[in-house]
Amino acid sequence: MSKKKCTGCGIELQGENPKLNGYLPTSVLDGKSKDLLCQRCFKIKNYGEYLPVEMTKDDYREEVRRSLVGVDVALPVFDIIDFEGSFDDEILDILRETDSIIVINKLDLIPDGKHPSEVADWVKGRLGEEGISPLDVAIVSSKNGYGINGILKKVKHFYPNGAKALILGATNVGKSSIINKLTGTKKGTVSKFPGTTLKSVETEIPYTKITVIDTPGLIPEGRFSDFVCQECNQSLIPANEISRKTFKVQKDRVILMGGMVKLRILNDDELTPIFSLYASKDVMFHETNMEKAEELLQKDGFLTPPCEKCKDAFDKIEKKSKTYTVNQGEELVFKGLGWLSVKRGPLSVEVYAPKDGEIIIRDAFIKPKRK
Ligand SMILES: Nc1nc2c(ncn2[C@@H]2O[C@H](COP(=O)(O)OP(=O)(O)OP(=O)(O)O)[C@@H](O)[C@H]2O)c(=O)[nH]1
Ligand SMILES: [Mg+2]
Repeated sequence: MSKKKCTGCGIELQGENPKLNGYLPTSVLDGKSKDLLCQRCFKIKNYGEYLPVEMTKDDYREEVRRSLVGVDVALPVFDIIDFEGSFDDEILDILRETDSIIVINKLDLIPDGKHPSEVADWVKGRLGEEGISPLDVAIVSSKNGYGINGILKKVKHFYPNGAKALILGATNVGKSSIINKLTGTKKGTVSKFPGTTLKSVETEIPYTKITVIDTPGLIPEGRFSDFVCQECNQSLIPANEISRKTFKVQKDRVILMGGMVKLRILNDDELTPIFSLYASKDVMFHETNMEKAEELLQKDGFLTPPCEKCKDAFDKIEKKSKTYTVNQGEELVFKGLGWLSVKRGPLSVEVYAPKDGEIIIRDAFIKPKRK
């Protein structure tokens, strides 16, 4: 077996079996080029074509753990738009035992022009609740390059003699995109599909004494996006913008987040709550009454996601109803789907959703504007 590795996803290359991971024809594999891409990365990079791989959650976990050996600092990447959805127990455990500089990515997607320092304060508070106190927090967008040099500055500040830094995080948070920006190359394979990077890839950042290690993404539990098909899953990851809709609704009105979550307002007539819903723009928000809601949820492909293809499977998933009271200045988060921010409350709401989808209440990320 060859010892050469794919520069895109880190998998060990082989010239024997085109059906297995890491395949590359021997004519190329045995050539002189150092930057070799496996067939899968070649297809992702050149044709946007995705080839599923047979690696499990545990394989990815083991690879990340293995890569931690000899590392000076962890650079965990979180997606600001799906902050809770990018939490994974393994990541949180590593952060409790390793020095870290937190990287918050996809700043470009935040609505309402929030200042990066406000985002950093909110993140520190939220991580503090999890028992994590990082050395520092860097707020970035690998899409437009904002804050990328700040990551290097922070590493140099804490490690003036150089450092080995491990980039880790959930799938699709933008780890490889950040490394490509740091190294000024496009070597790491980036794609909209989760599970792109397969093994660790070590890269030196030119003109610094810093080495970064890219790792495969971990797959957190309890994400709503994992209850639908691959295509719907993609549509739940905000790419260019997120949508927001504000509701002022009375008792027994129902709001549907696609066909995935049903919210029924329980407040009595004394207070009409006001709240905004945030999610990827492909999630349809719909206000209706209780009867109509049932009818609409039966209709194939009307409220998406789920799409017509995965609706049957989604309908079979066990659901449950639970009541939440969310105060003004708090948010109800549906991991991997979106969030609800209360502007006038408290909001009393019955949530009907997949039983295993994680729902939490947090301090508002987007605060109501003061008048
Ligand atoms: N809007 C926006 N999209 C981003 C940003 N960074 C990455 N993306 C997109 O997020 C998706 C995932 O990016 P990757 O760099 O492959 O993510 P990863 O964390 O390496 O993913 P895995 O290797 O699968 O764990 C791609 O579609 C990127 O274009 C960002 O700052 N803003
Ligand atoms: Mg990657």
